[in-house]
Formats: sequence, structure tokens, C-alpha cells
Amino acid sequence: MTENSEDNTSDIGVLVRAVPKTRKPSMYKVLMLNDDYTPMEFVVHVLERFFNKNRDEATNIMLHVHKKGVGVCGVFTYEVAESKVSLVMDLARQNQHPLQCTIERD
Ligand code: TYC
Repeated sequence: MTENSEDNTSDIGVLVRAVPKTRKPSMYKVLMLNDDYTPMEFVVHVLERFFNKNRDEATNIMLHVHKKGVGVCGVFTYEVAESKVSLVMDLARQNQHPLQCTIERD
């Protein structure tokens, strides 16, 4: 076999897909909403526990939400984003805080 690329008479037949079969999943932001009652420390705890933020990152996000009204906790696939929202809202409800979060297509 030579290195001549136009001579494919002895090539092994390998099918190459023209288009990838898989698509990248749509991503979703989990948004945290401000309210007047949820303690700041609880919001920081939620961001550390469910969004893997360190204390400084969690404090910055919490303060952003406190001042601006809304902020991004993270970006996930739909199922993971929905699961995070459920975990946050369940813990808030258990502690009688009105904390709300929601998802938005990224
Ligand atoms: N605004 C609340 C307070 O003054 C703190 C807070 C921050 C609440 C972020 C919710 O998503 C929130 N205690």
C-alpha cells in the first residue's frame, strides 16, 4: 500500500457519520429571588449546600440577589435544574422561609 490517498482500492470500508447522532442538551439557569424575610445566612447555606459554592461565592451571590432582586445560582440540564429548585424550596418550606427559586432557559 502506497501513501497515495487517491488509491483506496485496498482501504477497509469504514462508515463515518456525517452528522453527530447526539445533541448538546439545552441548559437552564437556576435563579434565586429576593424576599424581605428569608435570613441572609439561610440563603448562604443553601448556596453552599446545593450549588457547591464556597462561603465567599455564596455570600456574593446572596448579596447580589438581595440588592438586585434576582441572581444566578448555577446552570444545569433541565432535570438537574428542576431537582435543585425542589431541594431548595423543600428546605425553605421546612424552615418556614418564603425563599423562591425558579429556572430559566439559558
Ligand atoms: N432580603 C433578605 C433579607 O434582607 C435576604 C435574602 C437574600 C433573601 C437573597 C432571599 O434570595 C434571597 N433578610
